[in-house]
Amino acid sequence: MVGLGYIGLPTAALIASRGIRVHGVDINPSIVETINQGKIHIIEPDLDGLVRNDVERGLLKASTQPIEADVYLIAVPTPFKDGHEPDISYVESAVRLILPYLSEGKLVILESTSPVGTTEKMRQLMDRERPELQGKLHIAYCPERVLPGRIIYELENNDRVIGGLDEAATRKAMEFYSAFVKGTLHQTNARTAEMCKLVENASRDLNIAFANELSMICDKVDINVWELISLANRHPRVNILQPGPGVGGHCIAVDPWFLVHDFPQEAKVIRTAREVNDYKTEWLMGKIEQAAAAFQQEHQRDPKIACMGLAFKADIDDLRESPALEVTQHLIAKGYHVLAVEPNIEEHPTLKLIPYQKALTEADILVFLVRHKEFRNLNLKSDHHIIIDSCGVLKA
Ligand code: SAJ
Repeated sequence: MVGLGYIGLPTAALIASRGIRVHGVDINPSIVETINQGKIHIIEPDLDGLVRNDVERGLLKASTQPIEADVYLIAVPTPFKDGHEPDISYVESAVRLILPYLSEGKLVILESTSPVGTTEKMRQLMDRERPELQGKLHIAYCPERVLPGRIIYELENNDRVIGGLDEAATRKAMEFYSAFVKGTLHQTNARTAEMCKLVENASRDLNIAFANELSMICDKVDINVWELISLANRHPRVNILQPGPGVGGHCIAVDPWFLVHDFPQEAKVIRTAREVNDYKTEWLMGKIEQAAAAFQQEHQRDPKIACMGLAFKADIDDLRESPALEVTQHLIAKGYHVLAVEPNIEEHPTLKLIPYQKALTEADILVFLVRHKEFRNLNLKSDHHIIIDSCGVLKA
């Protein structure tokens, strides 16, 4: 398993728990050391016990270097560069890392979210560097589809889409996943599998954009958007998602750009959805600033603004691409008196975090940014605060 991050490590741990020996590879020596001690470097329910057990049983080992194996899985990041250009350099480096260990009949599977054609590019690289193996390797694409916070369950139970560069590769990969996946395995070709992953996340982004757009429209005409959506969703063929402070995380806010970059003429709705979701964050910042100005005018002093939640979604500690964090940092940069709250994190390198109970008593303006469980049943007296609920945690 090349790449021991949010996807690679849980996948390696699950496979090893089936009695299959897994050699995990990561370029970061401290990650390697942590795993070899039976510990983990990310927060994910049930992962710690699984890794500890696998390491104790000698089924999972980590290293900065690969070894000869029957199956090579690649789960490395695919971020974007300036101009939203997909960056597949980590995939290329992973392929270069395993190249010397490959031999006839071996199976190589890419799991990283990737632009269409990446698996073919991988084969071209292998053919160039190991021409004697041309046509003798099995190469396939099988995207990960798991939800952070439910990774172990979803790894085992979600359906998988498996696309080989040829039928033999698809068959081999199907056989491999059947050893640890209970969900249905669907076979296709590599391009369709690559596109499928991008489309899944773009579709969710689009649906969230619709909800976010509604929230801004409803705000103008004083309609409770949460009530509106729940009523509209009583229609048997309507299923609107929930608005929020914008879309965060390292998948949904990133992957649709791969399609926009590669299909700039065609991907119009996909681009607009991204723009709407990004705009929602800016719009919210404007709302908070308006509330602060109104407070200042009425009370002749600066308000204390509590930012309730920093993570990119509820009940996790992950701050990557988090709109909640972006809003908080924006307010601080603008000189507002901000009380930052994130119940899932003890310390932050630059932000002073305070307990949410303290924020509730001290703040003049409460901005709910994440639907964390701690905020769901609060008994707030609204005459004490100005409340901006961007994530529907208070709803009623
Ligand atoms: N969000 C909303 N409203 C909603 C749902 C989500 O504003 O109704 C926001 C969240 O607050 C968050 C962002 O969207 O900021 C993304 O959260 P998420 O829970 O929708 O998805 P991720 O990023 O945690 O995981 C997604 C999943 N993709 C889909 O559901 C199609 C997951 O299955 C993928 O494996 C993962 O991306 C990935 O790795 O690509």
